[in-house]
This record gives sequence, structure tokens and C-alpha cells, in this order.
Amino acid sequence: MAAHGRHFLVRTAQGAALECITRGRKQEVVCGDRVELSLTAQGQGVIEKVQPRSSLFKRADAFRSKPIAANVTQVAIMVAPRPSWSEDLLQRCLLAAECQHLPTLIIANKADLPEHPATLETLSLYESLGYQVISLSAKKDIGLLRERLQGHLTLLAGQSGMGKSTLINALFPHADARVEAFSEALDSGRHTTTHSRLYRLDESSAVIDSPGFQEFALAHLSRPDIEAAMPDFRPYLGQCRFRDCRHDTEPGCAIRQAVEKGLIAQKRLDFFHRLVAENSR
Ligand SMILES: Nc1nc2c(ncn2[C@@H]2O[C@H](COP(=O)(O)OP(=O)(O)O)[C@@H](O)[C@H]2O)c(=O)[nH]1
Ligand SMILES: [Mg+2]
Ligand SMILES: [Zn+2]
Repeated sequence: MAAHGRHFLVRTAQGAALECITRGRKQEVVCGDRVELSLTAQGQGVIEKVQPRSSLFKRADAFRSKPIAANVTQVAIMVAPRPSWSEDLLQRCLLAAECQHLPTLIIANKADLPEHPATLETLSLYESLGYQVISLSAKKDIGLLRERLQGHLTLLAGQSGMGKSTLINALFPHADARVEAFSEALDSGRHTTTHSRLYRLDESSAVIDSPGFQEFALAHLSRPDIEAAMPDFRPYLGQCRFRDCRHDTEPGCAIRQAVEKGLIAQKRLDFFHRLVAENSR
């Protein structure tokens, strides 16, 4: 239910919340994991084993992998006009979800602000790629979102300040007091969420609130991984003259031709080149 460093809160089969630790440093446990426990004499839980995962949403820099949530079945990415949101970060989250074959939902929050239409305008490109956009105001009305969460373990991702915690509060006004206390101890008085935390809607639906991030490296992805995770590139893959085409200055590049014809947005090709350059440093 909650993960912070080596401290965890685990919901047991009986529905109780148990404070747990892991045995070794090597063992990586993240929010959403299903685990096997043992109890110490003091009644504390020790995580012995992590069950195989159906998905692992993660980022990674050149040095280490940073898992964010396990077993999620969809990723909701929240953006909002104030503070300004990063289109580059949105694209990275969408790509990370595609790599795990996870459906996504883009939540355009703060619909009450006058800059909201401009946000929707920017998001129309992603809608045209097949990504779903839901427009709402977490402060006023979460609209149809609740039904979109049914039957899913949803990861709520986004930069800090977008309104993730506000949405969580609207969805879960009666959070478990014991879990809250544990969570507050982890955040140690800070106003921002510093750890991931799972909130249960019902037996088959839950949402994981993750700490906001300002960067999202995807160093574990190769050029073919990145290409395959871009739905607008897919129809043209394998059609370039050279099999190892970088879609840069090579003659007979099907991707570049699609950009010239307006079938792929220039900023998507720029995004692709940015990621590939980062990963080959
Ligand atoms: N105008 C407006 N402000 C919002 C809305 N949702 C959240 N906020 C504000 O945005 C700020 C950041 O919200 P928070 O939930 O802490 O964002 P988080 O960092 O993503 O968890 C707070 O001041 C919220 O009151 C909304 O729908 N409309
Ligand atoms: Mg927050
Ligand atoms: Zn090419």
C-alpha cells in the first residue's frame, strides 16, 4: 500500500495494514507489489518474497532503474496549465506506459482556469494518436473519472503541482487513519508526497498516487524499443531504405517522409531524437 525506502505498509489477506521491512538491500519492492510475509517476535512484518509482476512502470537513468509501481493495469497522467506542464514529460510517461503495454488516460486538470483551452489544444495531437483525454477540475467535479477507474489498478502520475493529491482527496475522502498516520510519518511534515501510496476504491479497483517528478529518463530503452512505443511511427517502421535508419539525414527515410507530408508531427520526431541522443551518451 505504501513504499518509502525500506519501509512498507502491506495490506494483509485479512485486510489489516501491517508495517514491514525488507530483508536485503537487493530486494526491490514497490507500491502495487504482491508479497509474502513473515512476522517477527515483535509482530513486525518482513517481506520475504515478491510475486511475479504483470507490469512494472519505471524510469531509469544511466546508473539505476527507478521502479514506480507494480501490477498497474492503466496509467493516468495528469497535466494542468498552472504551474506549466511539460509536453516532453507527458510524452515520456506515455512511452513508458506503451513499453509495458498499459493503456493510458491523460487527465487535463484545472478545467476552471482560463488557460485550460490552450492545454486541450496542445493535447489534441495526443488524442489524434489514440490517447484518451479527460478534462476535469479535481477541486470542483471529477466528472466521469470514477467509472474509468473501475476494475483497474491505476497509477496516477504527473509533475508536482498538477493536482494529483487533490484528486486523491476527492476520490477518497475517508482514507484509513492508520495508513494516513504512517504516510504522514514518511512525509515527515512536508507538503509534497514523497512516496507512492495505494488507495483502494473497492476489491477490484485502486489508485496509486506517486510523488511528482520533474524529470523522467528512459535510459533502459533502445532505439527499436522507443520506435515501437510510438504509435505514430508504427505504420512506417521497416519501410526506410536502410534497416538501421536513424530517421535523421539518411536518404529514403519513411519517417522523415511522413513528417514532410504532415502525417507525423515534427515535435514527435524531435522527441524521438532527444531520447535516442540521451541514451547513447
Ligand atoms: N484552480 C484549480 N486548482 C487546483 C485544482 N486541483 C488542484 N488545484 C490546486 O493545485 C495545487 C497543487 O495541487 P496538489 O493536489 O497538491 O498537486 P500534486 O503535487 O500533483 O499532488 C493546490 O494548490 C491545489 O489546490 C483544480 O481543479 N483547479
Ligand atoms: Mg501530491
Ligand atoms: Zn528512417
